[in-house]
Amino acid sequence: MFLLPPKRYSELNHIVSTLDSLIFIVLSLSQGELVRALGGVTAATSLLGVPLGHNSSFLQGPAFAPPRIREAIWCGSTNATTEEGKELNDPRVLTDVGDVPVQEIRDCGVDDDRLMDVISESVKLVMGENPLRPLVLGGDHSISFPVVRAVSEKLGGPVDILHLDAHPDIYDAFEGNKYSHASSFARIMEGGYARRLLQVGIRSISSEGREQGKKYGVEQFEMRNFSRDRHILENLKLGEGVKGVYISVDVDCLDPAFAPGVSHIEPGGLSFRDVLNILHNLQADVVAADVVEFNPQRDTVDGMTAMVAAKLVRELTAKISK
Ligand SMILES: [Mn+2]
Repeated sequence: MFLLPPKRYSELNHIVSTLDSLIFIVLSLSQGELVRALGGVTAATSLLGVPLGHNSSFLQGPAFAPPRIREAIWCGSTNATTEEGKELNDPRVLTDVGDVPVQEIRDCGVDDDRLMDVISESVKLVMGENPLRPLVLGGDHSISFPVVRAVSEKLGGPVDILHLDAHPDIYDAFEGNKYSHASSFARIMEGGYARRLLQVGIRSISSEGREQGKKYGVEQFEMRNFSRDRHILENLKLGEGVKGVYISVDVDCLDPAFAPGVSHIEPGGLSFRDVLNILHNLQADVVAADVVEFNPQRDTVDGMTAMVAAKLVRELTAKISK
């Protein structure tokens, strides 16, 4: 929070994008240099928090998620080794460049067009620090649009997207907001940033969601058919002929029995092991990912969903880093 006299806000408004970029240059440079100095890896995951909740149509609690997820990643109740044996406390596996200061930027009067640009630029700065690859901590699902846009622009072509969610998030606009968390995949597809978009876990979809899915050639795997589709989903091979694979995980893809701390509680979802089976067995060069829509304000008192989000981040890290 800036504590400045009002007229200083307009000055800040002009320089905030530059300032923000500078902050990230400094942070990502040091992390990238560290990983390069240690050497021996071709891809190292770097966390980037985007604490943005105002594009949600319902609750804004996901803005508070990134610090809760980090806390859970390093919680003493579990060790730093992923299921398949990657060591998270090795910076060649996992680094962290901090958060985009979303609220401070908005406090300066910056609108969403520019804010989305700042998020994209921040992602590109991380990607510019080879071998860092961004794993973005949301935030509501609106952040996936500027993140995927940046990944595609930086790599010079579309990616394939594996999108785990109860909802397709593909409305042309929702309640008049083209940046709504319910519209991010419409922006991604109309921008040409993805070749294939596979949506898995879908169980809350309107007729517009189906029509938009057809319009953009989206492969929608609905939960009601999961028993039939399981074999396909647990043996995916994606990204051949494009720049790589992006994974977007909305925590509400999980059944609320596994992850109650979400804004949109939708029964009939995936189990945590279903999600891990899909991720562990996926054959792909994963170039970036996000974990979104964890809402700490709806979590259990002992932070159960924070641990769930953190384990998603840990296992995605293992998938990206190599
Ligand atoms: Mn969702």
